[in-house]
Amino acid sequence: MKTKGVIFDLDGVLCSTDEYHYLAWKTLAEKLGIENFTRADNARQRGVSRMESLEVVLEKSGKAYSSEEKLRFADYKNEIYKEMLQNMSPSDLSTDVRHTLETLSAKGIKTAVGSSSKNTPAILARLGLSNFFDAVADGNDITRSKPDPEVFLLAASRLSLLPADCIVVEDAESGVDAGLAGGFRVAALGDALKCGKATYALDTLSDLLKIL
Ligand code: B16
Ligand code: MG
Repeated sequence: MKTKGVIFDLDGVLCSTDEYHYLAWKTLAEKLGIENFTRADNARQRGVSRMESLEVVLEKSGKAYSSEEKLRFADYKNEIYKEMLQNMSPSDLSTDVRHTLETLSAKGIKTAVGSSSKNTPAILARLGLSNFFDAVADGNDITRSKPDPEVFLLAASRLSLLPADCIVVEDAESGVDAGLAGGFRVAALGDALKCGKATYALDTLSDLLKIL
């Protein structure tokens, strides 16, 4: 099947902001007296929205919080996270990611970002990628986060391509589910390999170039 477009998840695929998300949630958890927030909990936050990610933290609190308190907690986490983003620069784009993006572009394959993050525009700017992609769909555009396919379907439509013509690249089980539900082929990296559901398994992003 000919691939005309590739839709990349952002956090955990194009850059390592997934680690910043983990550290910022861990800081909030400790502030709330939750000492046993783990990386396994964090894996369930990958790809899901900020407020849904907060619920994963609060599962371990044993306390009931109001909607106002929850919004404050999510804001607190996001402020810590945005502070961490200040340290990012184009040098945070790995050689492997840069090579993959440039090769796809040279082959005339369209590229897009499909991310649940509302911080997507700021992160792409930090990486020097604001004008690189043919389309961006992110947490600011959607009402249902992964595993719902909304963000990937929007990215494909902004590329003027059908899902069957595109590969989605994901590091999260929720994102693999979203891609498959939308009718895309899905290439999995990192944590997403564990679920065993993806169409393709990648060791590194540039392995994608072998399956086009
Ligand atoms: P924000 P992705 C997702 O990005 C992250 O994986 C997930 O952990 C996060 O909760 C979500 O973005 C929302 O992020 O708080 O920045 O709006 O993996 O879909 O690129
Ligand atoms: Mg991700």
